[in-house]
Amino acid sequence: MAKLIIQIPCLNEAATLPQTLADLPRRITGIDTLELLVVDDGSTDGTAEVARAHGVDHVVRFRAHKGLAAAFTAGLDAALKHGADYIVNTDADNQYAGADVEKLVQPLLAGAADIVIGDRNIGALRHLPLSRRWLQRIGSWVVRQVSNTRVPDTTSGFRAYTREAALRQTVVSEFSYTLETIIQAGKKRMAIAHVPVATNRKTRPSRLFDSVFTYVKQSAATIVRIYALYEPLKVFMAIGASAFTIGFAISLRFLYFYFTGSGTGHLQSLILSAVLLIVGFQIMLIGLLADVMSANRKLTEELLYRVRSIELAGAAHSAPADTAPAPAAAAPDTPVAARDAADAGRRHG
Ligand SMILES: Nc1nc2c(ncn2[C@@H]2O[C@H](COP(=O)(O)OP(=O)(O)O)[C@@H](O)[C@H]2O)c(=O)[nH]1
Ligand SMILES: [Mg+2]
Repeated sequence: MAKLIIQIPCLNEAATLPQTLADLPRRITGIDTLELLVVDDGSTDGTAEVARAHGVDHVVRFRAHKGLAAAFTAGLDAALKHGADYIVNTDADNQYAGADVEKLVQPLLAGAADIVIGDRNIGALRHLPLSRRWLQRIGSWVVRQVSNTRVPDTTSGFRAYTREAALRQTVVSEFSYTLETIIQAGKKRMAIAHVPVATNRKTRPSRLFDSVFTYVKQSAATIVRIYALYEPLKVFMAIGASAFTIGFAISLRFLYFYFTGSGTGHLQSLILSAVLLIVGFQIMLIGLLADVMSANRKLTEELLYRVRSIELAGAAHSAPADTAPAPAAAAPDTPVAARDAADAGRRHG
């Protein structure tokens, strides 16, 4: 009995959600139960009500706006609680062709992948401005380099996870989950596949990409931060060694002048080299410290994974099978609160 839950993170999507839902398949070969889950990120346009009225099985509703990354993880959490074997994420603006959900889960069903990313073939998307197409390409290239994966379209929100892969995802950034999850999966050596997917006609302009400058800034910050999280020694050693090397070269120059008898008048370069040597050395030490801390984070992630597994196994025994959508959404919000607590713990840890 394989169960697939399709999750849709939403922020004020009452207008386009019905269209998106209508476009999604109701049956997929190899899947016995297919359910829909909407994460309403504190929408003010009645998105949650629209979702329920259109037969969405589960609605997770935040009372305040928390951002896409939080909505994505809350969706995964809720889908796991509802017993999903496979989870597909898609966007509420009907950007991705619903029929391709089937293509997306095929590698999972075949046991060939842990995560499948839908590839929109960005270069060919004529409705996107050229600047955005190029930025996405460059961004995807950078993410491929730092994650050691071959995902062509790293910002794609159309993706599928196995239960196991969803259990192992821990998102710490707030801007967007798309890049972080791929770097993380690559660093954890999960099997990431990609399939070409079709896109529908554009329903509304992108909300995540309103200004090129903020988009690039946020994406770059996410990539650097997540890479440093997984490869702290490499990052700090590179920075520290550069400073140290420059300082060393300058000190050699000073020593040359000193021993050839013209050491006076080179005090400035001596100070500069000393500062660079000290700073470089300190940065390398910070790298060692960060490396020790990252070992800790790995343990915390493993612990989180096991706790989640136990929690879910317990829930499967005690809770009655979930049927109707919760009326006041009090129940679906609880796991989110629990996750937030875990999140806060992780951030301080
Ligand atoms: N929960 C949540 N979802 C969001 C937020 N911003 C965008 N989304 C959702 O993310 C998906 C993609 O957003 P969109 O504006 O189409 O970005 P695009 O990927 O550039 O096309 C849609 O389903 C949106 O409803 C947010 O702040 N919170
Ligand atoms: Mg969109």
